Amino acid sequence: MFDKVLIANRGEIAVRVIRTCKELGIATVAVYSDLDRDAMHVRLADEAYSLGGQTAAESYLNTEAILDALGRSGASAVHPGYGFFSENAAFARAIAGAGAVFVGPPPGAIETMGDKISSRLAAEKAGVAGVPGRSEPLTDPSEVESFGEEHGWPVAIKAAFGGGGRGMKVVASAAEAAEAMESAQREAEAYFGRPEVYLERYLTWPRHIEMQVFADRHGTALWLGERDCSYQRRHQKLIEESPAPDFPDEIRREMGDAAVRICHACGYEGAGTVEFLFEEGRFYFLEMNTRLQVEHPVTELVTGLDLVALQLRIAAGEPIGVTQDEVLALWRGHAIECRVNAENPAGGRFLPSPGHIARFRPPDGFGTRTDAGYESGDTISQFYDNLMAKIIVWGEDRETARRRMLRALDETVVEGIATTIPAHRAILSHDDFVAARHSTRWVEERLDLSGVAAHPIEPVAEPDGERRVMREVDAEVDGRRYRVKLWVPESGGAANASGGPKPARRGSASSAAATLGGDGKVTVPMQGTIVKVLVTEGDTVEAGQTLCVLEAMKMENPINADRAGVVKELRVKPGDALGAGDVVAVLE
Ligand code: MV4
Repeated sequence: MFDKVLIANRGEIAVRVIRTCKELGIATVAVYSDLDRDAMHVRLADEAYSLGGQTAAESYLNTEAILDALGRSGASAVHPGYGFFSENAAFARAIAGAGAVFVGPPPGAIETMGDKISSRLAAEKAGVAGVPGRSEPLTDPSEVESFGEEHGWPVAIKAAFGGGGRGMKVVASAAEAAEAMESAQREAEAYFGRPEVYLERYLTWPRHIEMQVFADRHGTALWLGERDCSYQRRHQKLIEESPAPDFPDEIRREMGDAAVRICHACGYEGAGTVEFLFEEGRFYFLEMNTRLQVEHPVTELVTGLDLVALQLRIAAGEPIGVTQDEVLALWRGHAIECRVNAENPAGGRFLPSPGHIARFRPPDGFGTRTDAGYESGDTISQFYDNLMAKIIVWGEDRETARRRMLRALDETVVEGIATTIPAHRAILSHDDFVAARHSTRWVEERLDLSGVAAHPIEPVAEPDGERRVMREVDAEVDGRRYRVKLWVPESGGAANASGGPKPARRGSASSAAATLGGDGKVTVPMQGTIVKVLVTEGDTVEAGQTLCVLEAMKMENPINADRAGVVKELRVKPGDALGAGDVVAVLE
């Protein structure tokens, strides 16, 4: 086993990996950007090295700086976590070139699965059906037409080097084919630097079910059970659970066998996830993620296995050490995970809400686990993913786990930033969740978040000009305890009545979608890439209308007009890279 591991990541996943390393007696090396110099993962690691920089590109995506930290620390392995370099074959090769072990699959397997056409071919070779489609690049819109006529509409055009749903176009009829193909190619080029696209039949009400797999160097590959990840919006998952509800055991075994055959077909090693769409009792291969996933803890809770420990053992050349039958016998109960992101779900908008966490009290109790990357007093930066913590619960059955999660969410206290917790409450309390009547489109089409106001409520200006914030304090009336909401001056004073910390000022983050000054300029609140422009110069727009979409840290953020007007100037096009405060349009 390794004596020292460098964790090339930040936030909750870096913390997660550090914890297992400590339990295995492995020394841990953190790396950090300037903004993260006092981050939780840095505080927990045995050693830490600065990468410099603020943005991910300047820090966690700086191969030279990471190789330098690797050399100076003398670590013998690098765990990439998820995101960043976790599915980057060139990075995996660079680590090997520096004489260390990349904790992940061989670079060749990363490449096979990174190209969605070659991954479809690998699945076909393993006898696993993908969604009916064509495993070759699209060259002419007439191919879309003939495919649609043969297999039926709608048809999906997908980026070959994409994934996660970005750049996917749904085409309803032959008339839309040419334009959709062009725009899919343009977006694929803007997102992924490669314009190739391919075709699949579009499934209209599927569930997203993925299978956890592990393979070792000695020819053993196992499946560890599935996760239903259908509750998501804009391709960002909100809730995951295992086992998938209303999912026949026979299909589970078939899906597990299929996932294992795909591992063998591509020379896989380490942790992987094979994604499927499941509709009307049939499952179809979608893509394979060649990393540990955010939602891996639900599998840990139902199997009792530490997946990070398994990754490290496999990377060190050891055999998996359990058999498929043993894994099946380990399976017990039901687990649910809720992703607590710093986002305001009010009105279903999920606007980023970075900022200072005035207070964070995670839930506790039987069957309750919190994997957090932050503690009270830490700051969530606009430059990185805004996942603050994951709450994961286990129960002997789904209903027990569901009620336990609702209890855990009630117990969680977060002050200073808005979080997705109100959305989780709404989903878990919904009849459709209880009955497992869901699909990948359920959150966006059926969930009503119009009544949801995420705490803290935005500061409001009083007639005297003083901004006030909502503050909850505990009060006793005739010996009975009440939680009381007070609107107090933001500057302090009675804000501290409870003796607690002051709520943080949230500044411009409170209107994260866009800010509009007196000059009519609409700006973006964070750095990112424009992926879609929905208006042209001269258009009349309403207050709240989306002008364009900014992709930042895997999130698609609508940039909205916050008043009505005419688009006088449009300053962006798809593919433009913007910094915080850059102007996208001028309204008059
Ligand atoms: C699809 C699909 C329907 N039909 N492909 C989006 C994520 C990426 N992994 C593939 N995605 C989809 N591909 C066909 N042929 C629907 C989705 C999809 C989706 C899939 C998984 C999880 C959430 C999703 C949300 C919207 C669309």
